[in-house]
Amino acid sequence: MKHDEMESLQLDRLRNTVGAVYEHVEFYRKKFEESGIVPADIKGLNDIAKLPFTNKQDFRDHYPFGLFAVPQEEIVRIHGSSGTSGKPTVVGYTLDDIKVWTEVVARSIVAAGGEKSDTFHNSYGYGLFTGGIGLHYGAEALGMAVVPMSGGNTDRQIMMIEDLKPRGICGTPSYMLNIAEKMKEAGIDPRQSSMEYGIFGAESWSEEMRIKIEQTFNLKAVDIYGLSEIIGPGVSVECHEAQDGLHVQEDHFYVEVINPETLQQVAEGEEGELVFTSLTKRALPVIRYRTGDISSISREICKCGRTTTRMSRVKGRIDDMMIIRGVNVFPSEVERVLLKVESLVPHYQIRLVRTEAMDNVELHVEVDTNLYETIAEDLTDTRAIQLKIEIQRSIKSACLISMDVVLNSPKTLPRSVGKAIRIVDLRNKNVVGV
Ligand code: DLL
Repeated sequence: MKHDEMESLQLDRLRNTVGAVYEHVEFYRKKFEESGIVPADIKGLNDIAKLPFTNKQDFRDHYPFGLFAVPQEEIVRIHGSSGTSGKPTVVGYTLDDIKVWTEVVARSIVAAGGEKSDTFHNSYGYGLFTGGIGLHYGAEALGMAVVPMSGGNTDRQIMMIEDLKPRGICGTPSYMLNIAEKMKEAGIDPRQSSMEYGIFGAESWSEEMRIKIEQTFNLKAVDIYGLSEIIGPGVSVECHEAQDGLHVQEDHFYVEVINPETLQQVAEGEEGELVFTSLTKRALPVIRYRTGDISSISREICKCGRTTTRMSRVKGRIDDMMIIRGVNVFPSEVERVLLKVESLVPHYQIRLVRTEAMDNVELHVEVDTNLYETIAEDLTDTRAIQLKIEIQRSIKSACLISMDVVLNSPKTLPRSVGKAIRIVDLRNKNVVGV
């Protein structure tokens, strides 16, 4: 669709959405009134900037159903955020919402190179998390044979991959690396597997991680993005043709990028916080939701021919940004350095610790078995020390901060089965004797 046609569709839909929340959701009506706004003030797409923002706390404050815009009998599905502590964020869908979600996921799978005749292995968790069931519906609507594996039970996943020979797979990138490792342990060469493309997301991952996964499995890896508050997976996706930014499904989600401090929109191409407004959702329309995710957008037409706005790969969440002695660092930037170092496996963890009232960052990495055997399992060997110094230097030059690199022996760092935990904050814990 041409840009101007898309914009006129978006404006129609935005006005409908704004009207619906004003009429049916007390929370929005109050917020609009506080800002002195009525739905009729939305005359052009730019007027979106007049509307107040929504954030995760608003969902928590109105837990579980306070932001719903339709009566309970119209709700056909509930999902939740993947947070592990406290109450989840609860989201709901009408049948129409499920249709929209199914469609955006189906489009995403096609953009990734999927076809109706494929067998499709789904390693995203099934349950409250939107990944498993979200991808499932989209794949099924395309007519694929979906294998609903969910996350975990890796040996069994590998057996099914070997036996059913899927052409496509989806899951978190960190879990894919876990599968690769287990395959190798079982004497299976991941490069010989049947998989030709993979749809990975739900956590931030670097371009280096993409290269690693593509080389390890000999497949094409595309990035899929989404969040439960907006719909789930399928808000945006890369195309396999260009793998150059994620196409936002703008007929359903309006995207903005703002400066998280001034809350003003930033210029095209400039980095900031992604903000989405749903344009067609009925159960839970969301106005200007602050995602906490850092990215930028481009309206240039993609090589693949799709005309939609593209967002850059998400660099990380604002909450995951470490500010160390005044320098901002995202785990994905650390990852980019680590994945280029030989003799390391692609699993790592950043631990924030406090020593004598000073905050320090420990970067835990794991050496591969080759090196480990060469140094006779002695991590104080000069070759190991050399490696540690090399990593420390690369981090310093790429991220401008110093981290205490800690080498770990093979198979000791935690492996992910869903979203990887990259940062562990131990600063306020009494870690006596650890
Ligand atoms: O993670 C939905 C999803 C499922 C997306 C499967 C892709 C694939 P939530 O659990 O609500 O929903 O978490 C949303 O995950 O705000 C981002 O911080 C992060 N995230 C999701 N996709 C990506 C991605 C699902 N491709 C939160 N790159 C979002 C970076 C991502 N971060």
